[in-house]
Amino acid sequence: MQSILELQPNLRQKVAQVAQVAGYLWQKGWAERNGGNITINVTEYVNEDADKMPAICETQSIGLILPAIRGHYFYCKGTGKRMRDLAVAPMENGSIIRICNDGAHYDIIADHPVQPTSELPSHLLVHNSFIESGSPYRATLHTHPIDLIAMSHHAPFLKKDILTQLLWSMIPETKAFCPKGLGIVPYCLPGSKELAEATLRELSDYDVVMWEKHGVFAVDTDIINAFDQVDVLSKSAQIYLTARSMGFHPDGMSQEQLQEMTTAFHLPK
Ligand code: 2HA
Ligand code: ZN
Repeated sequence: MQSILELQPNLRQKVAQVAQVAGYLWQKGWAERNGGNITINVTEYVNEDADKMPAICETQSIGLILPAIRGHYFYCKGTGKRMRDLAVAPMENGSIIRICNDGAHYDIIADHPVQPTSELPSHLLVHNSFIESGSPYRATLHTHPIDLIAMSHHAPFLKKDILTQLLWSMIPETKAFCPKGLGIVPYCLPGSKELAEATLRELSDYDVVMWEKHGVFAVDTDIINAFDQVDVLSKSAQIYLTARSMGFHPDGMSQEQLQEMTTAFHLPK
């Protein structure tokens, strides 16, 4: 069977980016077993031939009504699939879906009937809000970075912007490349409506959201940028933990040094 990627060169490039990032997640130790999820709005990367492609299995319900993404196409990691497998075979461990005109159902159109992630409703809720608000963001990433999750097990770090300030102060690049910082969602059951709604609320102020004792959810224009935002936060967390393991509290950059960075690089306050 011919893969949709052979017919759609722009889509092929986007899916290759996802596979590249899935490999990084595995190498980082952030993606044990089936841990983590990726969904990408690929509508701008498919041509009109995709509209003629029939569903390859029964139409499924999203469980929500999401009118802004009617007719949109998404690449979704498959439920129960491993990032390390997706890195080498993205179309066997994920699929392309098309949202039906009612905004409430979707069809899998390629390549195989791989059922999307169990977190699909929450990911699509976020994508729907991007289209509604005119945001250029098209990628959502959920992953399990060890260092950041460890820090979320300490209640004082979970107060608003405490972790953001600490992580920004570890190395100048973190504020430059994660300029909105890290939002916090208190522990919720994985896959729950509460988690999805709390995440959506935090995303109005942040690009990366910590799910207490679980992982992070990051958004950006593409999957490489979403990964990079998590990667710079994780680098800062490692600097903090390394200093602590050497027996001292790191001084961190001063408020003046952070302010100087903010002004020099025109970062948001
Ligand atoms: O789908 O990480 O939290 C795998 C997960 C869910
Ligand atoms: Zn998870």
